[in-house]
Amino acid sequence: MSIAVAPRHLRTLFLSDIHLGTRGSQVDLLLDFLKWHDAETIFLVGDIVDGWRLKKSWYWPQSHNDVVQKLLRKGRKGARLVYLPGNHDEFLRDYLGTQLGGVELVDSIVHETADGKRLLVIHGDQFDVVVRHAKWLAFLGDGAYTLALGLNTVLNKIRRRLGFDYWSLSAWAKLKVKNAVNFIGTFENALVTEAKRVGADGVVCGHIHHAALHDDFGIRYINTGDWVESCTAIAEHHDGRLEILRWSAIAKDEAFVVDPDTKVDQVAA
Ligand SMILES: [Mn+2]
Repeated sequence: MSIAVAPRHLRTLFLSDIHLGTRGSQVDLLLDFLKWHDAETIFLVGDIVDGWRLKKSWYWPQSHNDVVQKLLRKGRKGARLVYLPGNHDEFLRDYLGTQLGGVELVDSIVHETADGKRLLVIHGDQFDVVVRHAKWLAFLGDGAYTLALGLNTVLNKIRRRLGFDYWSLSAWAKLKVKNAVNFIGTFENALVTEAKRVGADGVVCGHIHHAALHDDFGIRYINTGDWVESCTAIAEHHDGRLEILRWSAIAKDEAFVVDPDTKVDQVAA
């Protein structure tokens, strides 16, 4: 006999790269995932809404609205919502430091886990210039690295003011870098370097649509993945343990034993 279970309750949930407003966004799976997961704090780690794509052609079905509503409802029910805009939703960067509908908007933040680890949370596009010129910067040293970081911010601002299209790191990587593993490694290294620079024990980011959780660069590197292809999120359990969650029909069956007579909404209420 199967037993109905309530949604998983997590200490923290990290989601990124949902790309609402695009046809590729896996909103149905995400809505299902959100139904089965609650958290004290939810970090939206950028590229949640694809402002660039929406500007070109408006695509906003009801299900995309439902995702926004579901997240806001979690906020009303007590979850802390923190939104760290990325390059695709950089229009929200005009509101950094403020609250929109109870959602905190910040460029980056340090999150402390239940077991006392300090994690830098940031989307990751802030390091595009660093990733592009990684070889030169390694050669030129610390000052150049800081300069490249500053340059990235300035270039982004200018590009936005002039209404240029977004510059895509992943498209560039596909074009320029023959070995995708190299590119991912360079990105991971840049983010870990920044985390070390601010004295954190690790970093949580998104941007490259590649979920990961490892200590290959000496401290913890965590990438939330995306909801376009892989449908992944990062969970922090109540003891501080971090885990990649992959959501699919199969993953759900493995995670929960559900009484078929019990409606999900009754369970979730
Ligand atoms: Mn991005």
